[in-house]
Amino acid sequence: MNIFRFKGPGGPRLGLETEGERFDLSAAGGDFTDMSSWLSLPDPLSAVDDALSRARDFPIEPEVVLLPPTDVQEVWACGVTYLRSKVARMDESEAGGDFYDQVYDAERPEIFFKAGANRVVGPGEKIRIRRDSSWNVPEPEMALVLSSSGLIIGQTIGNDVSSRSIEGENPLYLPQAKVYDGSCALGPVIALSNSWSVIRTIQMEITRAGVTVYEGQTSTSKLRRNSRELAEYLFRELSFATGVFLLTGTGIVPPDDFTLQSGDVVRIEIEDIGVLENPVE
Ligand code: DO4
Ligand code: MG
Repeated sequence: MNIFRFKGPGGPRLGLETEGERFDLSAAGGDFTDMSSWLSLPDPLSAVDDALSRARDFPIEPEVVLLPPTDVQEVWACGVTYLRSKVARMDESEAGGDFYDQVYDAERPEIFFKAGANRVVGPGEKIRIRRDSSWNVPEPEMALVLSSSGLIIGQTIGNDVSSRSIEGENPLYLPQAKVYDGSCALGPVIALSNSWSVIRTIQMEITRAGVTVYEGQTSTSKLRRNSRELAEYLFRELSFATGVFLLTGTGIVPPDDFTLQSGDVVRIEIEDIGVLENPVE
């Protein structure tokens, strides 16, 4: 089963997708008015099971406009969780990048703030590259959806669009390399699952004027840390009253001579979740 946010006549609503059919979950009553009220429940997954039969009375058109899955939730991100990311970052770093090697092996993972909900774009919306950055990449990542009590509720697709030239110049510039308008895309749906070690294939294709200029793939089996460990560190000294989204890091890195250009289209597919496609502004 999948949960998504969609554009209803009176504003955003929650939808439920099962066996190829879509229903208006917000119409089913209970705590499904928005993502925040659902993720604040003590057991959001059981609540969906209970609401399923009621939601079936409210079918919706398959062509509804999907919105980003966040309404007020923050997005946090993990880094250097795949060997490929560690090696790429050590190569790009002007200072040699030993710290990437250390954090890959350390007990404490790298976790950084990525976006407030107001900066997240959804399926089909534009992602951006910074005007003051010469080297820009998409980072296709599985994103965990966590409830206010830190339970894993499911996964969605995330794009941690980043400036490699700014991060490479000095690691203290990381917030500028990572956090700017249009730097985070999420969607299209949340695939419900309470598994801490779900294995899924991630694929990315970048097209330019209709021609494929990059294709890559990885599997979440190559993650150096499991979802439980990442979520546990995030919640150590931070509370999230309305839930939170956590990107788990990238394992797909285009070659060093590749940079995103305005007009490119980034298509990320994760097995059992769907496709997140965004044009680059
Ligand atoms: O250390 C910088 C960020 C790493 C990152 O975003 C990733 O590995 O996905
Ligand atoms: Mg990343």
